[in-house]
Amino acid sequence: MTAPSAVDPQSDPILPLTLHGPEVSYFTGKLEAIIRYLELPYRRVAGGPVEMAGPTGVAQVPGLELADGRWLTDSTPIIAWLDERYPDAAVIPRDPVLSFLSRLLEDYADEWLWRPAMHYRWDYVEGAEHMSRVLIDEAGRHIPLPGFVKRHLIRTRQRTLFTKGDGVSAATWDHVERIYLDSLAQLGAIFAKRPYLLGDRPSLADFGFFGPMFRHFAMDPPSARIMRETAPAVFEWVARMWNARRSRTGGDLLGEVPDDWGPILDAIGSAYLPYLCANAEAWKTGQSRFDVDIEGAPYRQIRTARYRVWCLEELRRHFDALDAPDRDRLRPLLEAHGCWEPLWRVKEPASGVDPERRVPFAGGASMTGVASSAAKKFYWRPAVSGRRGA
Ligand SMILES: N[C@@H](CCC(=O)N[C@@H](CS)C(=O)NCC(=O)O)C(=O)O
Repeated sequence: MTAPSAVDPQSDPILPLTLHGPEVSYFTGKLEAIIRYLELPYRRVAGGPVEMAGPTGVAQVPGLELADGRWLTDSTPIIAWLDERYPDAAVIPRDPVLSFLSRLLEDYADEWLWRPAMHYRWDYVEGAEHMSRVLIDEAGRHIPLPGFVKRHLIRTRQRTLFTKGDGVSAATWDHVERIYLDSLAQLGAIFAKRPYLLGDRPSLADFGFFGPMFRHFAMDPPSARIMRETAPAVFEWVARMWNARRSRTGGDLLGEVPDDWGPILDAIGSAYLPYLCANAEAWKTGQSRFDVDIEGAPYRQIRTARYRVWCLEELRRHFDALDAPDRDRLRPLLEAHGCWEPLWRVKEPASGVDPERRVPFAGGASMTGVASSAAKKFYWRPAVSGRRGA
């Protein structure tokens, strides 16, 4: 039997919600999907990262404004908070081992699929032309420059921060794309057997993968073509997720870790966690950039992200919070997929992010590693009004 909702959505003073973020944003799409699934009344308004720095403390989107005047930031702790507030939706699996592994998959999709998502969007002319127009139309109309200059500037900014400036080179290009292609194969194998990652309804791991798959891979021309042609079941799942509503998308979650999560866990063990370790070591030794070889691919001078040091700490915190029998169940699984050793490799990462555990109600750190103080140099503001077609 499911527990009753902690708060009745009919009379909840946080509703309706206002979701701030561009239509094409990875994490805004992720959060919007869960709000839709929970059937919470909301509206999305265009907003750029720099507008969020004031109310949330972090220059990132989405920002979530509650009807009682409070603001939240960071989709991961926001989802955990919503799950506590509306527990009968049980978005995070209640089995402790499945809950931990779902968080691990969410973290992987959030952080490790980011680079390929930015790559397909900004490193191909076709995608970059289209997306710079969409972004400038939505959030850059006020900038007093000709449209073609603004579009050029945003393409350069995105490549500088997120692709060429974050390790995408001729030497890593294929590896970066392989991450996407493998994800399509891994998800396709799952959706051949059931409609969502963990059963007959969406759960945390689905919302994690939905961020990159929906607003980037399924939408940007080069990656979308690959998805349509090689992984139609993933394409179909993207639409299924967008249309999922808890009142009509019934069904149960599996009680055991499915075998077909194995290849994703293997990738977490061989690529994502070693990257997190190298990032944490760089943070500890005060390097703003670092080199790391991942599965033989030489990533050079990639940005040290304090936020991702915190991601590693958060994974450890969730593991430590488990009861001993659950830790005993989980550890062999993590070992079998190469995830155990790198989870603990770095001694005391000490990110210093959120020591008082105030996130999502106060900003911790930005995932992109761009400080709020530098934001104004890089960021755009949303258009106040105006027609499309800057
Ligand atoms: N961990 C954050 C990440 C948010 C994030 O990085 N959002 C991107 C856009 S999808 C952003 O604001 N980037 C700022 C930039 O472009 O500099 C979350 O889950 O909400």
